[in-house]
Amino acid sequence: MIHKSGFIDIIGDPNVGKSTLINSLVGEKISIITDKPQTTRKKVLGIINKPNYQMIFSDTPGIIHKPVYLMQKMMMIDIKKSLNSADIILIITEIGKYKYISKDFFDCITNKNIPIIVLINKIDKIGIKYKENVLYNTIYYCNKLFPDLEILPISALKNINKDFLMKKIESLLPEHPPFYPKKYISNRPKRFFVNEMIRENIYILYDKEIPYSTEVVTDFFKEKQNIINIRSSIYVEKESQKGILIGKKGNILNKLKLMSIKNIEHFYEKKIRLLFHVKVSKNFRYNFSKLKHFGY
Ligand SMILES: Nc1nc2c(ncn2[C@@H]2O[C@H](COP(=O)(O)OP(=O)(O)OP(=O)(O)O)[C@@H](O)[C@H]2O)c(=O)[nH]1
Ligand SMILES: [Mg+2]
Repeated sequence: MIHKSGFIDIIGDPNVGKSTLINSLVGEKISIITDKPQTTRKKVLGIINKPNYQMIFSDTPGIIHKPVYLMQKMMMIDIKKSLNSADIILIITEIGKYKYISKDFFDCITNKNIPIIVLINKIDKIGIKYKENVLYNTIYYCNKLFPDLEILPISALKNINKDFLMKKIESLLPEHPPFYPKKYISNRPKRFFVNEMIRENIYILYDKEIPYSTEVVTDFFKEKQNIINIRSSIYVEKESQKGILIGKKGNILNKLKLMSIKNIEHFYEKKIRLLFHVKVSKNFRYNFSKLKHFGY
């Protein structure tokens, strides 16, 4: 039997639905999703295993045209590195969007001789937010930008054209033995998903700069038969942000804890005991060694 395997990178602007797509394709909540841009900060793999193939998808941070702080620059370097080892690239944008990723990234991909598909996401919005002609206009726009590439409208949320896309990817996958053991669905350790689930709730609960100035590190994760004990540090950039994060009498932090426990319990199907430490890591987004420590 022929076995196929390869790396498929999902790239695109912030908030277009990259993480929603990887979760829909893999059928697991590999990546966190919020309605705020720049939710995903670190590349995460989502792996689909079938007897005759292994598809390794990468969800990447949204492309930032002009990175402001070091963390954003490091995120962009990471995407470029990832593209170097991709076998297939899915460029994703959304219906009604008439601007796209920087030329820099565009050049960086088209230099290579690998298959690229352009996906126009969120087409379930037709008839609700947009008229059908908006889709035609978006296709027209993408076609001008990427004249040689195949364009496929999808809805990651409603699984529109999912099977078609999967078949297409399967046909493009190179022949190769599996890169990962066939039981793996991701490359990240359990602590990573805890950090991400807490971060997702921070994006939901807090406004303005708080989500963007926060990092979560799980320092302790011990799994017993039916309970997992977890201790996570939440880092903010300034002393004043600590107060906002905690809230009056700790009420917001407590809400964050309850929401996170619920998500982690659902994810690991075990009871969770969770402890938070809120700490200040001064201007970590601008500091190389601090960012390295946070896994960038
Ligand atoms: N209507 C609709 N909404 C979608 C679809 N896909 C994603 N969304 C919504 O778009 C928002 C952003 O989705 P994400 O999957 O987090 O987008 P992303 O590209 O990973 O965002 P970053 O990680 O911030 O770059 C969320 O509110 C999703 O629910 C879709 O097919 N239809
Ligand atoms: Mg994302």
